[in-house]
Amino acid sequence: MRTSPARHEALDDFADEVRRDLALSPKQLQSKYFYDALGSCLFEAICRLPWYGITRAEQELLSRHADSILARFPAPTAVVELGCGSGEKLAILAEAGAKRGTVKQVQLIDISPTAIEASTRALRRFRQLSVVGHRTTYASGLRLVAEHRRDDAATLVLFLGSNIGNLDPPADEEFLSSIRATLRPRDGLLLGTDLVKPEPDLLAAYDDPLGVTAAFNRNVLVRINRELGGGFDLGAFEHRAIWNGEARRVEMHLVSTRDQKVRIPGARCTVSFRKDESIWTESSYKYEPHRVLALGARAGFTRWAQWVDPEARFALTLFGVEPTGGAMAPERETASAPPSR
Ligand code: AVJ
Repeated sequence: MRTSPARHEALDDFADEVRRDLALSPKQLQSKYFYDALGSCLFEAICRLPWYGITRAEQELLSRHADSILARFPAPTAVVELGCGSGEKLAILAEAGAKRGTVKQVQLIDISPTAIEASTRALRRFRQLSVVGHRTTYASGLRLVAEHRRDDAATLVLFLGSNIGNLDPPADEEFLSSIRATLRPRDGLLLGTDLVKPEPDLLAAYDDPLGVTAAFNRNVLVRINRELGGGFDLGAFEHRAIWNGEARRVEMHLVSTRDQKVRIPGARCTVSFRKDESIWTESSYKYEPHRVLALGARAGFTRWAQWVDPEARFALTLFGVEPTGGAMAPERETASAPPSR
């Protein structure tokens, strides 16, 4: 298995980005840093919380529609998952792919080694499947996918779990465009997106009564303390989730409970906090089904199918690359207009 970039380079990036982002106003930390070994386990626990419906809703939609999804793709098909997590969802597709005999290769892209290990394990029972893991970011993962692609195989990219929700516009559209640019006619993209729902439901999903999400959020400070020698007092930062309706996103914050200074020697900085000042650690954008379709269209995809779980308010959208229309100019349509194709 590949493990790139090298560990010390990754640590340098972490230090540089912590220093840069804690100097911003408002202070921030990037959500990709949640996923060290403990953070990945806490995220897996979140997926099992009764208040966090994304994972269950998506797995159900996948089980129900795996066959019609895979029917769109010829043999052999290579499946690429961006942010593979535990690999459970991939296993649902691999199961259907094994029955059809079409899925031959899987590429896993995740910044968490824990996630790649778990996914590799979840796929072990599919003997005929070649599994390659790339421990890296989405952007460099996409480059590796382009390099590793077999000429005779179609590619199905999975971007599930509402992982796209961590990308602020216009980065969301730019990222879909970069996926589109690595694909060829008859390839596809399966996109999972959480939908706008009543505020109490959203807040319970991101501030659960068991405190697992709070632990997940605070763990980024634990990571800074361990990897960068930081001096964060965990008791002096509170977890907060807020729904920003105008921007259609849930934000997670770590709020300082007092005036304090925190030294982070590994990032060569000391950070001052006022009481009630927050570190903005994550945005999780929520969508409407038609906005997902419009987003995909603007990135150059053709809509093939969309399935919505009306109760959990979650959508799975299958986009395709059409042989001729694929490379057209971006469509100009308003966010609320129905897709034109
Ligand atoms: C993995 C980014 C989709 O935003 O819902 C879970 C991460 N954050 N609880 C999300 C998360 C708080 C999750 N994503």
